[in-house]
Amino acid sequence: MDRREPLRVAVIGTGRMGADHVRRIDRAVSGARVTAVVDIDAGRAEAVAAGVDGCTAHTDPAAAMAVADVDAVLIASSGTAHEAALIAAFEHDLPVLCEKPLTPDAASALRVMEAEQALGHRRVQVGFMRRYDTEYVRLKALLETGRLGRPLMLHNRHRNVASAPFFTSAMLITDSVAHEVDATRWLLGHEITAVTVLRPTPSAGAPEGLADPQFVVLETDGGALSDVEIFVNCGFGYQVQAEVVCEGGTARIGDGHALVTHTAGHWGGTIAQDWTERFAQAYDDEVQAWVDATRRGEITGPGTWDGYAAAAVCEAGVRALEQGGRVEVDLVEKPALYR
Ligand code: ISE
Repeated sequence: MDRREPLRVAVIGTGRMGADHVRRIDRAVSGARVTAVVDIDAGRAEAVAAGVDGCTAHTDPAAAMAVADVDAVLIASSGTAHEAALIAAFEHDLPVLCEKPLTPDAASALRVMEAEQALGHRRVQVGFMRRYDTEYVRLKALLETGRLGRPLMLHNRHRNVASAPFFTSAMLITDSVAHEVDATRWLLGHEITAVTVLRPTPSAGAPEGLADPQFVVLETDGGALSDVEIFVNCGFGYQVQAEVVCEGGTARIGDGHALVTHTAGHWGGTIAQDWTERFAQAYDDEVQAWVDATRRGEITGPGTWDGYAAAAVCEAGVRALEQGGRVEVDLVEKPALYR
């Protein structure tokens, strides 16, 4: 598909991320328009569709994909609904940008990977948006020059102001640390082989029963260690920081020093309050890259293999959280389509 016309996109799920992506495609991204939105809540779908010229509202993803004016699909529904939507997109051979997680567990991610292989070509970009964040992109480029030497350790901090009411202790891994799982694999170019999860006494600021914060240690097949402090009720801001320690030096991102003020005996800056603010540029660039690649007839960025690998590592992480100790990651051999 090498097309001059704007890409006609169906957005599945019009919750927080889906509605933000509809706005993004409508106002920030070039070369695409939203022609259909889908939500199990018909009223919500209709309200979002009403704000976009020529957009129809649906409650069934397969019905939206069957209409003639859809060329591509953006899936932003809850993770448990992704598998069915992905399979429906494959049935129509439509390119997909699927928000993370690809699916909630390794078995369902494997089924999606098998269905894509049966198509014979890649169709999916997974929404690991940090790969499009300017600071992460710079860090990756620096590591690729080899100037710092071999990476030994990656230290990550991931803090949210407050968790959603439905958040469980396992979701700190599957919903939040999933980003560091992908960032570790991408920055270092290694697969993750084992996970250990340690937990301090929970913060008094965390809801009753939630194991928050957690300290996660990822081991890689390249002999590196990546640790993640995940703290989803830190109360003060949305912070994502990473420091790579290499044989010849270190590199660090995420300190938020873009604007520093000095006034009245204090110096400092502001801290973002959520991911749509901290990663706004990354989301814009991610969706633009997807639209551009799709119009050229290409699939770029993190794919189904990356979504599967993240799901397998998170599954091991949840086991490590629940049973304690070190849990090895069980990955199938990488299929030829993804090599
Ligand atoms: C959320 O789903 C995200 O993807 C955010 O980036 C992350 O910071 C948050 O912890 C998750 O719940």
